[in-house]
Amino acid sequence: MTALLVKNIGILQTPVGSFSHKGKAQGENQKRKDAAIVIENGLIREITDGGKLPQGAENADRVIDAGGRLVTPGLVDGHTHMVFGGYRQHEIPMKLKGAGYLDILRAGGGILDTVRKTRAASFEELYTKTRGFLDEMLSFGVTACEAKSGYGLEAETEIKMLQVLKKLNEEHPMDVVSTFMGAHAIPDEYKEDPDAFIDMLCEDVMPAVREQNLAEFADVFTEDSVFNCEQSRRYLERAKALGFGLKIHADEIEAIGGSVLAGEMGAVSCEHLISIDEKGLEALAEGGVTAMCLPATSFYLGADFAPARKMIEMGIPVAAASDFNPGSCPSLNLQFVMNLACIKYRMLPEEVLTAVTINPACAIDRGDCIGTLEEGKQADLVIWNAEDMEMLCYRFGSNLVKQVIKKGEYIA
Ligand code: IZC
Ligand code: ZN
Repeated sequence: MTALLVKNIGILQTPVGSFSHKGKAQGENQKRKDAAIVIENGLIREITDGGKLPQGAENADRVIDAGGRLVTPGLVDGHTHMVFGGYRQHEIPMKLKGAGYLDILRAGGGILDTVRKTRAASFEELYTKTRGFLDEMLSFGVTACEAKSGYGLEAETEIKMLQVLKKLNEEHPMDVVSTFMGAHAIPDEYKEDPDAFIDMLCEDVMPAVREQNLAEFADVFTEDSVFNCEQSRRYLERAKALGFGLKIHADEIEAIGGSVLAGEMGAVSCEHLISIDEKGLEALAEGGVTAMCLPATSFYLGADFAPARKMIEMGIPVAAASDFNPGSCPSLNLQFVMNLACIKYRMLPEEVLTAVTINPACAIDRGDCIGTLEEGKQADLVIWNAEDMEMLCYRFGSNLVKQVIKKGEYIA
């Protein structure tokens, strides 16, 4: 048994509990001064504060001196599309000339461009590229993430993407939780008959993904010009019957009823929500659905920002994630997401920490083992080049990570 002692922590700041935090509780963090943590077998054995050291600390095999810095739980990125072929930097001039996100998709570009490149990429190419992204995420303080398929839109490539994620979850220090997102766009082959595409996903691809245990969640892009509510409901009902947890991309551009559907169907989270209306907000609150807000996407699209402040006031648990993808958010920097959550959503630093730790952890069904620093939980933590959370929400554009510790192992 080897023990690691992290001592001389200026402030240890963490939400408490294994459930998602909403309303006033979103802003409740525990702050322990002059703290220390003993980690054993990858788990937190004991936390102390007030300059006191945990029992047996003197026998620790390794000691890290945090130098009076801030320590938080490892960040959790609850929404990414990180497996993809190619990039879409060529869209930049189109956008600057006025083409919108959906204009590019309707013209056969956007997601469909990435689909062509992902279908053409080998397993090894995708594996190596995604591994690089995971390394970069860890360096920014992210220790667990969600990742979606959805650039195959047919069985072979969807499964290839999910197998890449499965292998990376096994081989990389990052915890990776997979979501099947076959209903991400209508492929050219089904342009004239999107209902038949949904049938094919429900009858062929989804059961195969389930059988091979390649994803825990299913997600759909419910949006004007993509999937309507009726198609989304049919897809999600099949997913629910097969045992997937549900997620819905809703109200990113237009509120066509996706967030209402998320509430009705008991989705674990609902994504984007830039254009959510009153009915949608009520449905999320009643259904206990986590709002997975993606402020870096709003930034990159030059769009409005989701009404996160109102969501908190209405008792909806709010999470903030990167949405890392080659189209609408080519950044995986969750620290920038935290800055935006503070400045654009007007969330307080404590609320922001909850939004990037325990709330997304619960939205990927890992609330019992990650997302807070408590005895018995996995020892995923970040030592920051900052003295408090305010500093983390205030400095932007730099990487403020000093050290990342994942399952008790010193990583970066
Ligand atoms: O590749 O454009 N919004 N899906 C829904 C995306 C963004 C990813 C992409
Ligand atoms: Zn997304």
